[in-house]
Amino acid sequence: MAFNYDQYLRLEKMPTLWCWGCGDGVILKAFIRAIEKMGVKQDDVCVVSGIGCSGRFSSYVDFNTVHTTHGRTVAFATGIKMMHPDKIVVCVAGDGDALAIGGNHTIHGARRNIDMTLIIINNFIYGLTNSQTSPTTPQGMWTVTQKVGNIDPTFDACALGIASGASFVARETMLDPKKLEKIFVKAMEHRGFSFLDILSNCHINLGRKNKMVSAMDNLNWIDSITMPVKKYNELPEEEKLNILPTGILKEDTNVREYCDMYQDIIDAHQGKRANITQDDFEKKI
Ligand SMILES: Cc1ncc(C[n+]2csc(CCOP(=O)(O)OP(=O)(O)O)c2C)c(N)n1
Repeated sequence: MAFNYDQYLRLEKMPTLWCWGCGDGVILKAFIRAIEKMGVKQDDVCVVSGIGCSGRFSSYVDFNTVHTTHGRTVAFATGIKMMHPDKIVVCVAGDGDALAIGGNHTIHGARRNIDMTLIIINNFIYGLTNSQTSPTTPQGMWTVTQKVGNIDPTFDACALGIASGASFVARETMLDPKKLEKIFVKAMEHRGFSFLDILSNCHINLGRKNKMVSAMDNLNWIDSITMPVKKYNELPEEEKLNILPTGILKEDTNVREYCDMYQDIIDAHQGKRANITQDDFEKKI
């Protein structure tokens, strides 16, 4: 029998505001299937999203949800997680939301290794506001703010996640919904900051303005710039330049999680343990 999504959707909000063929819907459905697979109660999940096409995500799903201000998903989610460490907290943010205006919050959420999953829906452009350059827009592409071609060097989102200290970092694309479902389960089950760079199409505000005439052309382009990490690692260095590896890029289960460390502070204040010192940590600086 076909999977029934209705239980997880706010049907009164349908149809979505997303353009026909937008990858956001594929990602949303994979996320719902991941939750179903994990067998968790809807009330035990909180989805926090910012502003943007991707920001609509939290309006459409029937969990605890917060549709917050542009770039502030990780900040709001941090407060929620610290008050409710037993809940599964998921942020959904666009590449602009998570890496431009919200870049600082993303970096520090990852650095703290607080237990949440950040799903960056990376469509390489500011979608909602009609095609401004984002930190992941490839150089040379047309954007409404750089009509003769983008000159800004492009962020590798996962490299940022790894460098910032996220303990789980992965990239997948909306081309493979089954893989998406699996990576969502892995990320949500990982205890710590899970950083997901999920590549998606915006054939309206990126594709058709960059010689990708149809949605299919935009999907083919995503396919052409990605490769499973195992195969990617075998490439000569010069060929890696324009390819983004997919799959799990970092998984470290030995880093302490922020809410657990915060419990140490509570315990110290309540006299249940001594104060925290550098000796509590393996790495001193
Ligand atoms: C503080 C603030 N600055 C700017 C905006 C305008 N704005 C709304 S969405 C958006 C960018 C959306 O791009 P992205 O985060 O990549 O999400 P997408 O729409 O592509 O999913 C901007 C600049 C805003 N709402 N708030």
